[in-house]
Amino acid sequence: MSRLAKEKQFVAAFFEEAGAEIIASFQKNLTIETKSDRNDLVTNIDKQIETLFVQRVGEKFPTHRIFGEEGMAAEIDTLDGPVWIVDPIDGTLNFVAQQKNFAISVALYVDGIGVYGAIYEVEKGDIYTCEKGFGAYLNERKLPKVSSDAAISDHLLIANLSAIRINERLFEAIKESRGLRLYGAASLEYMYVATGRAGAYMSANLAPWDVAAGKIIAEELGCIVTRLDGSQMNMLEKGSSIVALPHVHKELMQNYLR
Ligand code: 2AM
Ligand code: CA
Repeated sequence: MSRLAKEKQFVAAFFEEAGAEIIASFQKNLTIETKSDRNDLVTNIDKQIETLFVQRVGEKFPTHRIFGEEGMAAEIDTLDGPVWIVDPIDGTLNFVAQQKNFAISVALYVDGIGVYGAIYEVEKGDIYTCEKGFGAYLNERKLPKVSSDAAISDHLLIANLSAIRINERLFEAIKESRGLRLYGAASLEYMYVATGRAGAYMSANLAPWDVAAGKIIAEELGCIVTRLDGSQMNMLEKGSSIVALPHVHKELMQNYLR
């Protein structure tokens, strides 16, 4: 039996409220600031959505902690107890430049284990959800587990340039594959792999909030999620990331990444 009815209802209500604010923002001027580099952006909407999340969690789950990209919640250094990991807008550059290919990503970890993940692709109205152990859904539809045992040569790969730069052999893997794709929002790139539309997604430097929900959903559907060196990810540290179909993960590790 699902134990997280209240949490699921909470996330659904938050997505409805946050989605409406984001759609309304398309008609308004954005305030855009840069962070670590000129393509690492934050807008007033990112901050507004994270603030809304912090406020709503405070109302419903006052003892839960929150770890978010824009620092509207306290910094955390342990994952003890229930911790919400939120990216109010994943793919901020796409949000600004395209008004699509961005998402809200919300995950609940308890003592470091991901128990619930949800990703809302606002522009499409698509919501991916998963309570660990109870299947993953796209809107109302239960998603099938990934099943392909085809080699890299039969799959598209998604990789950002930083991943290719630090692993030059990835260039050979991409040439071997059916081609390279890149969307610019890690949570959605995780969903491309989890729904079998690509064999793997690789990035050199992601933060916990970029992958926290995607990892829960992708693993539930049978994907393998690790750092690029094959080690386990930890939701307190930034670092590289690969999500892949099991067969493709094995082939990339054996022939191209290690
Ligand atoms: P963000 O839009 O929430 O910042 C783009 O390749 C993907 O990498 C996005 O999911 C983006 O998340 C993430 N990312 C992580 N660190 C980044 C950085 N320093 N600059 C740009 N994108 C970053
Ligand atoms: Ca973000």
